[in-house]
Amino acid sequence: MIHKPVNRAELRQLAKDARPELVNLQRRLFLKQSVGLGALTLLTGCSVETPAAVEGILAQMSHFNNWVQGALFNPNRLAQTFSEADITKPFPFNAYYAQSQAPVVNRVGYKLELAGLISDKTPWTLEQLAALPQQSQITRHCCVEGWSAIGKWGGVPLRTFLQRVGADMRAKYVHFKCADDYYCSLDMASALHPQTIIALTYADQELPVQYGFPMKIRVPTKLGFKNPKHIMSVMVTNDYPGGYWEDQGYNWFSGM
Ligand SMILES: Nc1nc2c(c(=O)[nH]1)N[C@H]1C(S)=C(S)[C@@H](COP(=O)(O)O)O[C@H]1N2
Ligand SMILES: [Mo]
Repeated sequence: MIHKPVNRAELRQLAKDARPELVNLQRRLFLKQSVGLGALTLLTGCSVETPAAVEGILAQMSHFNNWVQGALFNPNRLAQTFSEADITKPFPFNAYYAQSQAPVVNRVGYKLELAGLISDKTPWTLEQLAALPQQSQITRHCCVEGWSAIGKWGGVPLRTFLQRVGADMRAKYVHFKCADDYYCSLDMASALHPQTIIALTYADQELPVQYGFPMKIRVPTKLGFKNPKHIMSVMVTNDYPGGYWEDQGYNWFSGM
């Protein structure tokens, strides 16, 4: 049983011990959407017989994992960056559907909606976003399904945007709703990370439909599924908003 950790070194050790198993378990969960009772018994050292007990243990582990990761997250640590020559071509597409099903958002009349703890909730056009200071990055995207790829994204630092619209930066979460059924939320520290951007371009071109037109949130310090595409709204909130995969048992923090 885990008792209250007393210091950072101990926290670090706990995280080291817990992470590989959690990551493996989550990987299996993600792929199969189910987990054998045997595996959980091995992992927890106690016998679990009912689906409710399995869910309880998973929820507890995930809660613990969020807490440890949040405590260890260094808001100043930068994700590794790469050169143009390292870019993966073609960059893979991924979603919970086939590429031909990717939602086509009409640029005419598009406005990014704002909600929650934001003082100016006036919706934003793509032209207005393009007029804010832009930043680009060549970083690695890691999908929990077991692949990674290096790509180049450009756009507005989410921090700049949140400041600009008067978001409450002390709130806990930033939540995104997408043009498909996807939704996703970030802890405020990750939302304000210097490499977290509202990506409007891929490879210096307007973001193509398959990579998330009109915009995706690029978060190189988090796994791929924490990078929502086709953003329609941004909400700042203190109420835990969850996420598409997170609500199916996947770890919410998923930092890397
Ligand atoms: N709206 C939306 N965003 C999404 C997803 C999705 O299905 N819908 N899939 C996520 C996952 S699991 C991955 S790996 C990346 C894939 O992004 P890519 O198509 O640019 O490689 O998008 C993430 N964001
Ligand atoms: Mo993914």
